[in-house]
Amino acid sequence: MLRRTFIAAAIAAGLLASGAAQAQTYRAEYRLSTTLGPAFPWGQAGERWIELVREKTHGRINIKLYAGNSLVGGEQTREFTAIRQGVIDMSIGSTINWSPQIKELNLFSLPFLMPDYKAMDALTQGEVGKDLFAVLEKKGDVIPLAWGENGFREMSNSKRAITSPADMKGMKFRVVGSPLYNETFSALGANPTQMSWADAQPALASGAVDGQENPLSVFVAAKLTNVGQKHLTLWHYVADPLIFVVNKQVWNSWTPADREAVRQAALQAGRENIEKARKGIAGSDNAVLKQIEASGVTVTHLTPAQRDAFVLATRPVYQKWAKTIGADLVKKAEAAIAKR
Ligand code: X2X
Repeated sequence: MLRRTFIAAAIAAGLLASGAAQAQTYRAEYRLSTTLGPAFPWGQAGERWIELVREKTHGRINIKLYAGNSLVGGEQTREFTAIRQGVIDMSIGSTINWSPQIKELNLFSLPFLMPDYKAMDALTQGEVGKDLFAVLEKKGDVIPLAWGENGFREMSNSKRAITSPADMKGMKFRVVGSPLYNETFSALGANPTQMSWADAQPALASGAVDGQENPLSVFVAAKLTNVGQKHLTLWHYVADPLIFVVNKQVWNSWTPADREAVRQAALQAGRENIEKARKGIAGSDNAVLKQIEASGVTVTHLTPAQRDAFVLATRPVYQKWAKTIGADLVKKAEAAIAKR
């Protein structure tokens, strides 16, 4: 009798303790950071993840979207550090923006590594993707959950149609804050300047910089024609996937069932995001490109020989950065692409 009472009391105490722990660890709201907002597929992925998590956890996990990297004052290359430190609880981030902290993520920014969407999928959906998630978890203290996509980054400018590296000579380009981009544009003879996306748009508008590189979906939604971007060269030189992550401590504060719900929500939002990022771009009917041309932009498609000139000029940068990223990882990526 006494023993039974004791066990019942112990169970009750245990339940109370776990209830109390739960009340303490589940916060009223979690902060999700993205660079682009809901006008873009990227920000829409954030909204969708939030919605799916709310549904799947029956409202136990509520998330608020902080687009424009507002939790780090728009400084997108500081986002990863802020996730690690717990200033940001969750993020959908570009591999470019996190590559200053996680050097392996520069892989996707190696010029002309990935010729097409199949190549990109061969990396993110294959062994390389798993390896990179392992790196993020080990070195970054974050839990990576799913892949999304910003897209193939095409080059635009306000001055002239670019068909060769010579056309880029001395042209001022805004690039994102990974040193690899500086080196790539310098190798092509251009004059690159690193700045955040928040600073890029006024810099383009004022003519402080002549050009930029971003996916077509971003070119359209950000209305870059309004800031003088009249020439577009399709060179598909790099593409940035997005990664859905949660800060490790936040992750550990959730029940296993809720973690699984957050993971499934990320996987679903990621799949939908990739589809959206490619919509009107990936197929034979390139509706996005038609829209861009209709707005008066000169669109340059490179011939294979023209493209080769850009590949050749950036080859030393590729070789140098392959060592920084890790020769084995780059070889594995090249092999996966060759087999696609
Ligand atoms: O800053 C950019 O160019 C953007 C929005 O594409 C990224 O965050 C990488």
